[in-house]
Amino acid sequence: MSENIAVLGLGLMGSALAGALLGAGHRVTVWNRTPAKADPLVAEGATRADTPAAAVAAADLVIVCVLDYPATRGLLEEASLEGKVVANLTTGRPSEARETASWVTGRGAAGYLDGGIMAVPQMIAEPGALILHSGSRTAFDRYQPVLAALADSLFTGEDPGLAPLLDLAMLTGMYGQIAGFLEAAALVRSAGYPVGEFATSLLVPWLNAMAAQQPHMAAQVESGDHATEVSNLEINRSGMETLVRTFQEQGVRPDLLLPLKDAIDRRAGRGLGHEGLSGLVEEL
Ligand code: FVH
Repeated sequence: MSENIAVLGLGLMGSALAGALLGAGHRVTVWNRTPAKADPLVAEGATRADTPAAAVAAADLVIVCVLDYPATRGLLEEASLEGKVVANLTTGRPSEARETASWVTGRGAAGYLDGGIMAVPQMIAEPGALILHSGSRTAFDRYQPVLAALADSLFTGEDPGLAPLLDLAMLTGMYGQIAGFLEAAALVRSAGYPVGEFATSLLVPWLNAMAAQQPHMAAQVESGDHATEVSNLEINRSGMETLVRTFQEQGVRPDLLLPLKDAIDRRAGRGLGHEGLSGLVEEL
């Protein structure tokens, strides 16, 4: 079914979203603060609106994807939201999502969905892209076929703050992995070993094997039982000492590892060195 959809914000991500909706056969009205960014989409069949309010007026579903939530609010300020469903795919804090949901529905919107996009623009409408949604279940069910044209869509719950929280948790995992990679790459480079070879042959298979342990660790976090038969915090404390001294001897700063070392030292220093690494969650 072809729907009337507005896309507000045509940066890299907003343009990819609008393009995918056009590709799926929807009637798409677009607006962007810098009007020229709408030109390629208009050439593909989108309708250009002169103001955000005009774009909203032309649509039943309003998708917003801009820099941040203050910009989102600024765009919707002058628009009549009566009967519209707003899907805000801008990255932000859970509290901002909850405030925006109340503000939008308080102005007569039929529903509010927040979304966390787990993809880069080039992945939109391609396998592997995922968007986490939370907020109005009714709105999600109504527009699920539209959202499915963008990415796999997962409804996470009625609390609008949940999708952004899970989005930020996913990014946290990603940044942790990147931090580990960068420290490892700096250490490997200090020895003159090819970093590409190290990453492909050694690190990636190792990280995949380690990632397979995470569901078990998650069960420990949920149960609060941090007993281990794998490696306890005392052993990890000693391992961290070795790591940090090696970094120093190689002339590499271990800065990204040090917060983890601190947490291990703190927990073991409290007499909990028999626990596994999952016990560190209690320190956070
Ligand atoms: N790009 C990505 O890979 C990530 C993937 C995960 C989700 N993010 C989030 O998507 C939001 C938009 O990101 P983006 O990549 O499209 O970013 P830009 O290309 O820099 O475009 C930014 C758009 O926001 C508009 N904008 C900024 N400030 C305002 C404002 N005060 N009022 C109205 N619009 C504003 C900007 O307009 P212009 O500069 O073209 O005039 C762009 O349309 C973001 O939350 C990511 O975290 C993307």
